[in-house]
Amino acid sequence: MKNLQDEKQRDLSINKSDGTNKFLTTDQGVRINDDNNTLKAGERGPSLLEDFILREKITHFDHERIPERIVHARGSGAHGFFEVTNPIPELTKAGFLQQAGLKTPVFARFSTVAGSRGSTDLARDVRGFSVKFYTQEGIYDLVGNNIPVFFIQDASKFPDLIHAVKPEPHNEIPQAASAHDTFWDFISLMPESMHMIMWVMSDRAIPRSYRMMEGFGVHTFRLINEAGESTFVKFHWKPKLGTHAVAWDEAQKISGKNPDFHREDLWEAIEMGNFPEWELGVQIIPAADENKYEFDLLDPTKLVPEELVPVTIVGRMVLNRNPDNFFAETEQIAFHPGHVVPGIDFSNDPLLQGRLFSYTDTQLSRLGSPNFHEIPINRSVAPVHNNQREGHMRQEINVGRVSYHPNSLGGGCPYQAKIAEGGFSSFEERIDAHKVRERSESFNDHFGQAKLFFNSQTATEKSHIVKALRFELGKVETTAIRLRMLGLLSQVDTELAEKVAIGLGATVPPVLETPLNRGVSPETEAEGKQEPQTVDQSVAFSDALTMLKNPTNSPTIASRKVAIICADGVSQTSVMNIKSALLKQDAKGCIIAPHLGSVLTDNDGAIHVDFSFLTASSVLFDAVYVADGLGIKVLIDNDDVNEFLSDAYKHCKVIGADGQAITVLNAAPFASKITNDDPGIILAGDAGSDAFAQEFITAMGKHRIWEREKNLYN
Ligand code: HDD
Repeated sequence: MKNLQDEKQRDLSINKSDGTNKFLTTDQGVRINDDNNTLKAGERGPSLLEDFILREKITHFDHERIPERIVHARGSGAHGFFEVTNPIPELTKAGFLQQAGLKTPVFARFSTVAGSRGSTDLARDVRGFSVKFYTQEGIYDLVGNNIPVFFIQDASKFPDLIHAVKPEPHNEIPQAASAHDTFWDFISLMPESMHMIMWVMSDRAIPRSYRMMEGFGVHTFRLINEAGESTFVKFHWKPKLGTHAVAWDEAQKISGKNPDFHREDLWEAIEMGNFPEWELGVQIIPAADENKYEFDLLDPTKLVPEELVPVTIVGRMVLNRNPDNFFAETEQIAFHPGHVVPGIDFSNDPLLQGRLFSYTDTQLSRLGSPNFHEIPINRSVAPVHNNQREGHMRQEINVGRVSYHPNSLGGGCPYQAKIAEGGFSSFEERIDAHKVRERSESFNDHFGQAKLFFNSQTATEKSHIVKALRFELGKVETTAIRLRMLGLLSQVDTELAEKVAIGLGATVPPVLETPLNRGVSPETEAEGKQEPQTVDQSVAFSDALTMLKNPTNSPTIASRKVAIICADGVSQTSVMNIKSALLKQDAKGCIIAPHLGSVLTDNDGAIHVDFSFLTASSVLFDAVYVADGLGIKVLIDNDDVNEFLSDAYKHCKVIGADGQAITVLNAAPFASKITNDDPGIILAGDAGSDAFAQEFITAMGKHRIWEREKNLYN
């Protein structure tokens, strides 16, 4: 296998177009002399139908939009590569996993699920995590999420789930939010969703950055080796920057201040050379262990605890290039869990099986033609030859008279590949079964892993889950739905349910209400076959499930942004000192002052201002530093500064001040609440010291000082 790292860029370059130093032309290549005036009968007369330049321009404009994705409409993507670090040829024959150092081009797209294309990045929602590998054996898509389980067990419930979470159909409210009656009505009748609900109500659903999320293939897939043997596999992406979240109040404020927060963060990080990176890990489950666990490997509402099956790292993905054109690349990219290469195969997970139908079907309506594979971003770098022909917008000019197989007129070409020549063959699983519309009883545990997840969380994380549920259910207007949810929550953890109930001013119902129209058939209901159960888990706690104790989190501050608050007369030494200390850690200090332009320094110099208080907000930064200097007096008890600092304090961020700047902090509304042992308040009497900068950076490495907030589990 040869390194294909740049192959996709070469392939895309065929389609790139750059108007620099070129004439303006029509789509037919005719040079345009006047692009500002329609052809008219006289200067003040009516426009003429004959104006082909106007007609072409307006017609193209009228058709510029394509339907947005029915789910995951809001997203951002980037190019990069996947590099094998630990090949697994004994497990899979997939070429792109065979050789250490082998690089394969990729395009990754991250997304929210429920919101429209123009909605906020910071919705409480699952994030999509899709990667297209342009391998030498064809396209492989790993279309996952930042949460390792899903709401439902069977694909037939997907349209119901999405109808429930999308804005309500009568008034199209609310946008990009699950906090409304229809979503919780559905969930309250679908106990199988409780594990996923724990994840979605946790801070996983409000990531600090796409670059700080884990990714999961969710389903159990199969790896197939040269001998045709199969092992089960779960895919994991582990971010190099650790897994981090923002506070919920912060998320809501970011949505107003900068709804493109994640999009911009990804874009800027790549432009600045802080290339986002993840490790790809696999959990390998031998075929013989298929029925070994208390959960079913085919049930997408279950994960395999890392304590039972550790994650083995096989490679890394680096995103190092922003798209040239959002529409052409990020919008038109078409993922499909059914795009697999030899060596990777499906399991019988009924959610995955349904997905295998849905994705091609949706591209037909979204991209408009079965030729969507010819769109440059979707085009395989492995040669494509077959007898598929014609259709809307066909690009390829197939030569010759033969478009069928078998043929003799074309010498039998294109010819089938033997398995030894890389021909795809499905795993020969033996199936001997009745045709039934039923769910396996091994899928009945709806609460066991919800408990595992909840019990594994730290007190801070549990507190955030309670607050999230109070918020979400607090927005629900129908009391019966709130009560049903409290009943379900009590099956996960009674204390959790009680704490949520306090916020709702309600009482937890004594038993789980299982209403008649729960998501099962009438016969199943009558036979009591699919009763939600709690199965004890062999693993009681798992640190991999928390964000705060996650063993893979490193204390790096690389690519983080710090607000440096200044005013005229600021100490140049202080500002330069912290800026250069941050830069050494690959972090960035941004100057924020009462006005744009520049601030004068104490030694008659000037520092460029990046943002004024009007164009910046605390929620867009990871930490705040107030710089020493003569100008401090305009910052003391200044409403803008107070709001800035109060938000930073409330959102548990590191706040630093040295020299005279400490007086700004002392005048802030929260000053009386600051405790001596707060590890996130960094003060130094001497301005501009290296020791101060180091202490500030070390504190930032904790990401947030969560112990500052009121914790419902202390
Ligand atoms: Fe899906 C898009 C992930 C279940 C049907 N899905 C989509 C995307 C992601 C996922 C990340 C966005 C791809 C992109 O960036 O273009 N979906 C998942 C995961 C699931 C899942 C991890 C469960 C484990 N999805 C699922 C089911 C169905 C679909 C059960 C239908 C039966 N998903 C779709 C879709 C989308 C889609 C309608 C919309 C746009 C697209 O496919 O290309 O076909």
